[in-house]
Amino acid sequence: MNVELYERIWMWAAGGLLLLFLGAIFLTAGLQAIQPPSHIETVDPTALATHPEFGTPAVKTRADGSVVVSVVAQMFSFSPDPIEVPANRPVTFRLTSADVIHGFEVVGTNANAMAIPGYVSQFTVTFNEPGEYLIGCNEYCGTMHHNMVGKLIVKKESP
Ligand SMILES: [Cu+2]
Repeated sequence: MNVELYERIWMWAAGGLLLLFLGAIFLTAGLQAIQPPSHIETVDPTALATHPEFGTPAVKTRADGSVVVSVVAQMFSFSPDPIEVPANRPVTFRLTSADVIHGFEVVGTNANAMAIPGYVSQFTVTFNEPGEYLIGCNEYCGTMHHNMVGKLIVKKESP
């Protein structure tokens, strides 16, 4: 079988790109442990009410001064609401959902994650600007999705 030279070049180039991209995925997954941010810690979405952490979602301060916020998203609100955190301190959000997939976006910041039933999504962010922020659900979750908002209050710390 005779394959034209140009065709052969394109075939090898396409094959090479495939190997390059696949190689990059396996390399970063293996060496740098890069993986999807959730799907690691699981939680029973039907038993959230009695869960030690998500049964009473709240803002907690650790001994080292960092802050952990446990959030349960549920049609069509976030709990706790409002969420009050200090400025200039790392805040770790731990999100889960009691029903369907919700979004959790602190508008105007890069804090943005999905709340997925059965899983805990976790990220850490430091807010430098005190003030009130809007939290919006950015995954369509039902008829009242457009009303699913919360409030984040970043408080200036007294010295
Ligand atoms: Cu929604």
